[in-house]
Amino acid sequence: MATMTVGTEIKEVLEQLGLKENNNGASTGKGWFSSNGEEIKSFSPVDGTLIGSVKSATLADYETAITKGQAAFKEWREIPAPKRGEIVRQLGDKLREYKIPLGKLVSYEMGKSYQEGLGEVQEMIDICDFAVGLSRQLNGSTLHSERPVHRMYDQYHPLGVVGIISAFNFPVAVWCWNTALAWICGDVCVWKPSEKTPLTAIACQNITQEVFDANDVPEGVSSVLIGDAELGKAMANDKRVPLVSATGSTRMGKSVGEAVGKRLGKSLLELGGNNAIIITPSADLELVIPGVVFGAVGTTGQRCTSTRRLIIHESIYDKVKDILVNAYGQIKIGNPLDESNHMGPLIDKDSVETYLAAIEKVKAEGGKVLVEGKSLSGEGYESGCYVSPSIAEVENSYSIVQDETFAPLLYLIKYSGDVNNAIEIQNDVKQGLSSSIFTNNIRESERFLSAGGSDCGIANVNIGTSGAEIGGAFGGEKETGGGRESGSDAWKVYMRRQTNTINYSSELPLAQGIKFDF
Ligand code: UN1
Repeated sequence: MATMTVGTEIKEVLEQLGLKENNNGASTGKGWFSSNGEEIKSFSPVDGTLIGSVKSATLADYETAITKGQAAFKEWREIPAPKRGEIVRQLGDKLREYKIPLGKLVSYEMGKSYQEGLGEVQEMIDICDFAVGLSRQLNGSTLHSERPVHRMYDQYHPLGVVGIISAFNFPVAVWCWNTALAWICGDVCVWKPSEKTPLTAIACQNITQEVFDANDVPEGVSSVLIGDAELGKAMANDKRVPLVSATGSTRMGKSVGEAVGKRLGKSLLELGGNNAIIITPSADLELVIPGVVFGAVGTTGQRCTSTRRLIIHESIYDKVKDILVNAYGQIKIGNPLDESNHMGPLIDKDSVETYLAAIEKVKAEGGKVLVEGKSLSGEGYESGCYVSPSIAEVENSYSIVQDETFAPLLYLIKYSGDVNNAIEIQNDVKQGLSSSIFTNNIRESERFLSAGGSDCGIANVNIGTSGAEIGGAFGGEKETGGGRESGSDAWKVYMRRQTNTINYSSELPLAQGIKFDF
């Protein structure tokens, strides 16, 4: 694949996605609201180019989106779920058509590799397919009543306006995990994407709008508001938003969860991870090494599922360390649209600073940096967002190790004795998103998956911590927030449950045999 040449190919990509080059945000498109707010500029971390700018949404725009959403909900909820599913099916098809330009824009605006950009769009397509099938399976249970000639069942109804707050690192897929499910469930969605990736968000809205227009879907079923944290706060505090689904830092999630909790709303939180891979004596190192390298440097360490910690048995510690240090020497860093590179830039210069500061903290706490990450400059690195990855030997208890650093900083931790010691280290952090064990010993893998094993929402055997499929429920425990998105029965959070008891007798018996003569 050739490197994307800015000025030619990117112009075409923007045009195909309904975005004009630069200042494309001067006007407001259908479904995205931005009137007089400040201009948000989107610079590519790939080469520093100003890709475009968007006027941010104001609180007045927020009001418009919510009001339109509430009105649209009244119509949308009346449409049979399989019919809504048919519209989501068409969205999946439309995403197939736009896979290449959208994948490129994701890569160019966010900085992840082109393959991962395409992968993200594929995740959107997959969740649309999943949601289509689900639209005929939003089932409750039929239950037996204790009263004669009575029937009981439970059913699910839509909630209303779902607020979605998403992060820069998965600028399109996480939105689609939420919307595809919310829409088939009968909800309407108001989205506040990351200010760092506004153009991919508008592209998603434009693609959706094409499908919605063709199906006469009322305005307000899908809205996007580009802007700062004020919009997220408004959602969190707004009783008209029964569910807020938020992906991002634990700090952000705590404030959203607190505000939503105060009004007894529902929140779905998918927050920080501190994901570890346990490498046992029987681990197949042929699998371990690519698994670790992809997990740690893929997406430049900016997935919530990125591998942060390796917990390695002492008997193979030096061997694994040497192979990894050597492997890190081979990593090619550069333009993520050039497929020969393994690692692209970080999202912005602030992230570079945070990363370099974390390396210093590792040293200050007594860690030994084996491969020291640096900020890269010179040809191809003009954006100032490129770094090289790091490996450090640490203790799990260091405060820097306890925190999530959203960058390619991999910690090596030694364990001795049996797998329980490794599991104890793995669980000894605040977060609980993803975890893996590499072992060929069934006792170890089963122990890892047992109640006394990994305390994370995701626990894998012989695969890495990142790259989950959409079919499983996605999310984690502890400070990761407890929410579950995408597959399995995650759809239930987008609906309200109702228990129905129907009496078709000519008597009025009371439950629990209570007598009440009247
Ligand atoms: C995220 O980083 O917020 O499992 C989501 C994965 C991807 C999703 C990551 N499917 O790595």
